[in-house]
This record gives sequence, structure tokens and C-alpha cells, in this order.
Amino acid sequence: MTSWIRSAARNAAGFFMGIAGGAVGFLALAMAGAGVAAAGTGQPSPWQINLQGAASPVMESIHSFHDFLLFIIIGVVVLVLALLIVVALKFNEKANPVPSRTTHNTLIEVAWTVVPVLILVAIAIPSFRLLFLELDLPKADLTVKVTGHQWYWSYEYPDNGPFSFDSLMVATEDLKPGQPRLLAVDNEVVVPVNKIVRIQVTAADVIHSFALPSFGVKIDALPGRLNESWFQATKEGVYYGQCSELCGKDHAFMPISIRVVSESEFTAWVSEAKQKFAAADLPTRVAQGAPTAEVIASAP
Ligand SMILES: [Cu+2]
Repeated sequence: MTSWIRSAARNAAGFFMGIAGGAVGFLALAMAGAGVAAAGTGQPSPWQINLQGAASPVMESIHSFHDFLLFIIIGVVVLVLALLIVVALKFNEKANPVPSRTTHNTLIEVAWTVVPVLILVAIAIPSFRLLFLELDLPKADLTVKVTGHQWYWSYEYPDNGPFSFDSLMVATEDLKPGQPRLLAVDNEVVVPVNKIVRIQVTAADVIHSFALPSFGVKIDALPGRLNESWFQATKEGVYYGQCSELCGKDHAFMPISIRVVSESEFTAWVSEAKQKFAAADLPTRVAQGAPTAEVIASAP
């Protein structure tokens, strides 16, 4: 190894360590700040710079995957920046008037091919693990069927009795104290804490998307198709989400609100809901292929 490579490597190493030290310090600060911002679990908070706080195992995994990627990104950025600075300082015209004629270095070329491949493999393994966690539905304790409409959501509880209800945003002038603007709804979804909730998502008109950040759920609501996902809320409270597929003029005004309660409160809510929503219209039916002969014959 020629002496300039050795000294460049030494400089780069020192520089890299310095920047890495600074980056770790900054990251610690950022994470401490995020701790404060994550007070908005279930809804966004002012000056929030991180993901919303986790309230389900899937969202906890999303958080760890995100943090893991952040460390890799910082490493790559710091290394590339250090190399750029070393090159700019050591090999400018003043410092290095007679440039080397070197054009190939097998070791470096193999390294800059193999190292990125290893980084991608290291990212792919936890990434696939997370995808399987999200998409491989565990045995559910209850099912909630979600239908997206222009511009509100309606919900059915097929395991808990024949009732369904619409959930519409509370207008700003009607907000009660504590209700967040553009997120509060008139009829909240209620689910028991620590139970595995399967959600079946569809739409009655155009494509919507059912998204609840703190549960790590985002799934498209497509007319004529039933998508499935799941969550297990680990903390009681109210969690807010929004439609996440541009679906028309009131796309921004069809929030989702899920209240997580104890098992006994849930049972009480179900019996109350059965009466409250008994008078409501029949559940929205989504077209499933061509109508049968009887349906056509019985049509008015
Ligand atoms: Cu929508």
C-alpha cells in the first residue's frame, strides 16, 4: 500500500469516528425529543418528528425496523460524506499536483459491490419478517367490517350481533372539549384491549384506505373486494386515523376513531349498541358479481 493510501485511510477513519460520535449524540437527542413528541400516541402532536407512538405489536415492530434503518442510513451517509471530504482535501490540484494514473483496484471494486449487497440482505430479512407479521393474520377474537363511503366510514360487528353504524366527522363548531379537530367522530369504533381484532375492509363507491398509525394499519378499501388486516391494541384509549387514499372532495374529512376499552366495558357497549343502532339502516351491501334471478325478480 502506498503511503498516501495509508494516510488517507487513517484520516478517513479518524474523520469517520468523529462524525459517527456526533451523529450518535444527535440521534440520542432526536430520540429524546421524539419521546416528548410521541406523547401524541393515537393522534399527531405539534412538532412531532417521529412516527406516532405504538399501541400494537405490529406498530412496535415498525418502530424497531424504522430505528434499525435509521442507523444504517446514518452509517452510509457518514461514510460517503467522509470519503467526499477526504477526496476534496487530499486530491485537489494544490495538495496533489501530479495525479496518479491508477484506474483499477480489484479489492475496492469487489468491496463496493459486496458491501451494499450485504446491507440490502441485512435490511431484507427484518423487512420480510415485518411483512409476514402484518399480512399473516393470527386467530382473531373478533371481527370488525369496515366500509368506506364518500365521505364517511361505516362499521359492522358480525360476531357481536346484527348492528351497523355510520361514523361521521364532528364539525369544528360542534367539538366537545378534548375532541381533536378533523379527527373526532360521532360514533367511535369500540374494541376490547389486548384482543386480536380482524378488520375486513371494503368500499361502497370509490377506493379509500383505512389507516390507523398507532396500530400500524393501512389497508386499501376497494369496491367489490374484501381486504383483511389485524391489530391488537395493547393500551386503552382513543386512537385516530384518516382515510389515506385520495377519494374525492371530502377525503380529508372522513377520520377514523377507535376507542379501546376493557372487556367488560366492551360487552356493555355491544348491548347498548345493539339497541342504539337497531333502528339504523341495514348494513351496506357491496356488489358481489351479477345479481341472481331472484334478486332481479324481487326488485321493485
Ligand atoms: Cu376516503
